[in-house]
Amino acid sequence: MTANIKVAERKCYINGQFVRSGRQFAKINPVDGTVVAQVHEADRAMVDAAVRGARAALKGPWGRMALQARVDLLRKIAEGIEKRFDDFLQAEVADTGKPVSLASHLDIPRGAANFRVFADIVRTYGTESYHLDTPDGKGAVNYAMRKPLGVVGVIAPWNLPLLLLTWKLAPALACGNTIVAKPSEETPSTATLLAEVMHEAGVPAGVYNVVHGFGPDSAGEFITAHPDVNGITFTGETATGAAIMKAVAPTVKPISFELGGKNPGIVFADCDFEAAVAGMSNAIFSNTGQVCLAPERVYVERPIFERFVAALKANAEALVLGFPQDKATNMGPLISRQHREKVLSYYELARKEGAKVVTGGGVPKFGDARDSGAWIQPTLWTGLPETARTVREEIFGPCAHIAPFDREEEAVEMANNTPYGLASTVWTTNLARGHRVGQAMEVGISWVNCWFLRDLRTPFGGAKLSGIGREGGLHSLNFYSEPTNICVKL
Ligand code: NAD
Ligand code: 6OD
Repeated sequence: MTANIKVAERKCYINGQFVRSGRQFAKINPVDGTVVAQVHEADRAMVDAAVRGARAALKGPWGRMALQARVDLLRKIAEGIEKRFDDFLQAEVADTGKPVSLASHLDIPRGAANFRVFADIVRTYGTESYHLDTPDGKGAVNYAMRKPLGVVGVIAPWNLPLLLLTWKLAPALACGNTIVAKPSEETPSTATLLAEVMHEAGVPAGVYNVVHGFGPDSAGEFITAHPDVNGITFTGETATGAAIMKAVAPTVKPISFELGGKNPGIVFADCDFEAAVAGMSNAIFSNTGQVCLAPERVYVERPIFERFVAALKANAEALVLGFPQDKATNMGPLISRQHREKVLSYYELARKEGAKVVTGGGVPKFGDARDSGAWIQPTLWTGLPETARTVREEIFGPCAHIAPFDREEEAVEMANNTPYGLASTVWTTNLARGHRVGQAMEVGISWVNCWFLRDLRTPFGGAKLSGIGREGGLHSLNFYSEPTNICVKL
C-alpha cells in the first residue's frame, strides 16, 4: 500500500549545500495519484552556481586528490548506498511505482555496483607509451596521460533512475570530473539521497551537484547550453538527444548519448521453448515495458508461431498488477498519466492500423486507489504489416507486436529494418545460428538466449538513432577523460 508514504521535500544540492528554490513542482506517485514529493526546481542562477561550484572543486581538494583516495571515496559511496538501502528502495518505488521485488534486485544494487566497478577499473587501467628513436641516438619517451574532461553535465531519464544516473556518475567521478546532474522531473528522489550519501562519505563540496527541473527553458537546457560545462552525457529519447545536440553546438561540447530503441526479438523453432517464452515475457513486460532494451517487435518462426503467441498471452494475463510492496506483484504502473496517454494512443493506433489484439489493449479496473494511478494492461498484437507505425515507433510500454517468419534471412532483414539500433535478443539452440544472427543484428548489444545480461566492462550504447558513443569499462574512461600526449626528449 502507499498510504503511509509521507510527502518528501527534494531540494537541489549545490556546492555542498541543500538548497531550496522559489519554485516547486509536485511529484505524483503513479500507483495511486498521490503527491509523494515537493521538488525544488533550479532556476538559471542556481544552475550557474552549481557549475561555478563544480569548476572550483576541480581546482580544489578534489582536483588534487590522489587516485587511491578517489577510489576509496567511490567505494565509500557504494557502501553508503548499501547502508541506506531501504531509504533508496522506498524513494525509488515511491517515484516510479515499480515493484519492490524489481527495485531491490535491480535498481538499488546496480546503483552501488556501478561505483565499485569503476573504482576497480580506474585503479588498474594504463595508458600508451612508446620509445622513439631520434637522430642523435638519445631517443625520446612518448606517452599519453588522461585528464578529466572538467565539469560534466549528466542528464538522466526516469525508467531506471538510480541505475542510469550512477552508470554515468561513477565513471565520470572515477576520472576526476565534477558533476552537475539533472535527474528526470519524474524521479527526483534517489539522486537527492545520493547527495546525502556523498556528503556523508566526505566527497568535497562542488564535486556532485543536483539541479532539479525539466528540459527546455529549465535546468536541462541551462546545463546543456552552459559555456562552462565541458561535456554532456545523456540518456533519454532520441528527439531530446537531437535538441541537446543543437544546444551544445555553439560551445562544441563532447556528448555521449544513450537513446531510444525499437528492439527486435527473434525466436527460432529450434529454441528451448520454455526458456524462450519466459525470457521474452520478462523482456517485454519487465519494468512495465519501460526499458530501452525491451523488444517491442517479436519475430517467431512459423512452425511455433501460434503456440508461442498463446504462451506469451498466458504469461501476460498471469502478470500481477499490484501494489509495489506486495510480494506477488510483478508489474507496476507506467511512470505517469501523461505517459499513459502516449502509450494508450498507440493501443488505439494499433487497432486503427488493423492489429489483432491478442490480449490487453486498455486500462485495468481495480475498484481501489489504483484507479487514480497510471496503470495499463500488458498488451500483445499480431497481424500488422512491417510498415505500421505501431511496429516502427518506440512506444515504451508493456506491449509488443508478434509476427511470423519462414527463413532466417527474412527474420534478420525484418529485425534490421528500423531507424533504431539499440538491442536485440535471439532465441535458438543452434550455436552457429546464434552467433550468425547475433552478429548480423545492427545494434549496440545483441543477446542470444538471454536479455539484459552484461559484464559492466563491455561496451554499451546504440547504433543508428539509438545513440552516439559507447560507455562501459574503458569505453566510459575514453569519454570521461581526455588524453594528453607528452613527448620527452632524452
Ligand atoms: P526524455 O528524453 O524525455 O528525458 C530524459 C531527460 O532529459 C530528463 O531528465 C528530461 O528532463 C531531460 N530533458 C528533456 N528535454 C531536454 C532538453 N531539451 N534539454 C536538456 N534536457 C532535457 O526521456 P525519458 O522520457 O525520461 O526516458 C525515456 C526514453 O529514454 C526512451 O526513449 C528510452 O528508450 C530512452 N532510454 C534510453 C536508454 C539507453 O540506454 N539507450 C536507457 C533508458 C532510457
Ligand atoms: O545496464 C546498463 O548499464 C544500462 N545502461 C541499461 C539501460 C537500460 C535502459 O532502459
